[in-house]
Amino acid sequence: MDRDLNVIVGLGATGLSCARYLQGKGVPFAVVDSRVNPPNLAEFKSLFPNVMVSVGEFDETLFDRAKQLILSPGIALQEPAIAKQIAKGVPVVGDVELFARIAEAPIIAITGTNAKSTVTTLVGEMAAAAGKRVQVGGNLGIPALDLLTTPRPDLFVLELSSFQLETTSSLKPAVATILNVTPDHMDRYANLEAYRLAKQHIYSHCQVAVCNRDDVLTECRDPNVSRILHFTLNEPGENEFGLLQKSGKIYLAFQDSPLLPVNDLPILGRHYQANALAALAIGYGYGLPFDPMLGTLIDFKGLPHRCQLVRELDGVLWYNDSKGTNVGATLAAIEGLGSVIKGRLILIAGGVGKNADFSPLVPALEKFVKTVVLIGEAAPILADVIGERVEISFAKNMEEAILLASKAAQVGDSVLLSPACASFDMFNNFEHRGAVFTDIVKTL
Ligand code: UMA
Repeated sequence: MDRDLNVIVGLGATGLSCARYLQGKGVPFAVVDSRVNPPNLAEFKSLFPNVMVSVGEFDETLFDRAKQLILSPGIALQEPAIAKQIAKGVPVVGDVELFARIAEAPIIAITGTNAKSTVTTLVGEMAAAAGKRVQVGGNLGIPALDLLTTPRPDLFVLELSSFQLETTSSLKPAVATILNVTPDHMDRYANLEAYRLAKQHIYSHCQVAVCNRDDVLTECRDPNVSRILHFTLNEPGENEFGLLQKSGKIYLAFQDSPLLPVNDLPILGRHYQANALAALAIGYGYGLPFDPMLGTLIDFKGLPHRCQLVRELDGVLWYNDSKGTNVGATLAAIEGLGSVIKGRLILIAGGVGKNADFSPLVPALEKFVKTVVLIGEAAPILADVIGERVEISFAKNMEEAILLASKAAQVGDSVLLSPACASFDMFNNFEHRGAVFTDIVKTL
């Protein structure tokens, strides 16, 4: 049989963007999705009435007509039907690869287990404040191919996931960064090293690498990259952004020059300071001036569901970190907030555990957390791991969890929803979980 088709695998946001792109170029294509009712099926059929689409399982006869597979990030290269085509020599690419082949403006590429959406948004806002016409997207939400607008922008800022990086080889970022690497998606990777290697792709062919001095797994090991900048929560050295103490104040700093007192940042926590330093390093690596970058940091409101302050009530601060869907994210939130508040934290955690090892949370819980209120499927697993070391209570739903938390909190304490788990056992997604929390907290 002739291999005459581009086959798009997956009909989510990515698949739809690929279809629009191929249609625009007049390239024939077909679409497959293993889900019986993929999210964009109705929209797809009305937009592309004449395009072949097969759902429910991967259609191998269609795969055998593929001259190229365009794989969505939600599907693993190891998926048997995909692996079979790879073994037959069929090229497999992702949407970011198609984008990288034709994008005409410089690209800043950002990955990491956590904080990549915040840093991507910050860098986009910094570039806009510096007068650049900038398009921001990727894993953040707007698929990369949908950012290809006319007239072309001055700059693209892309958040990239390890999944997207696995199917990308033509990216030549002006600046590339891995913000941090902690275990996540261990259902897709054999081990942490495999996950780190997927992320390392981002540094291939980059002009400037920005690495986290406090996380050795982010280090750029590509000998062809000659310019490397670092950020750190410690004192910065040469070519480093970090924290500097001067006249009793702590500053964000570049080398030995203080830039901005951390007290001027609108968002509390060490983890946000790390995000601010990373964004500064990336912007500096690209050549943005300091003034608009620092102005952006002062004005930044944060992203919803990421350590977002919901309200203060009777001397207690309530934070929504529903985006804390893995251990690393929750650890960053506990350590970040715990180290700057006067009192202690009351943590609401639990949900779908994704087979995660929760034990790295325990030292931070002991140090900063007064009570953990557990919800969802993973509650007994978390309780086992925590043992007697921190006080625990169980709640059947968010309402009960909030009531228990408000009883435990005293003036100076903060309540933090940061579940370390996915939300699907009790909610539609992490946004829904965060919205339910926020709504109830506002009525207290
Ligand atoms: N799926 C199937 N069969 C298929 C196709 C998909 O079962 O044939 C499942 C996948 O296993 C997955 C879900 O459907 O659970 C969605 O996968 P998808 O590839 O269709 O996803 P898209 O809608 O295209 O969204 C993707 C990113 N999603 C994933 O990587 C899972 C979005 O990131 C991203 O915003 C979007 O492309 C635009 O670039 C989301 C995400 O969760 C926010 N990312 C992960 C993360 O941040 O940790 C990587």
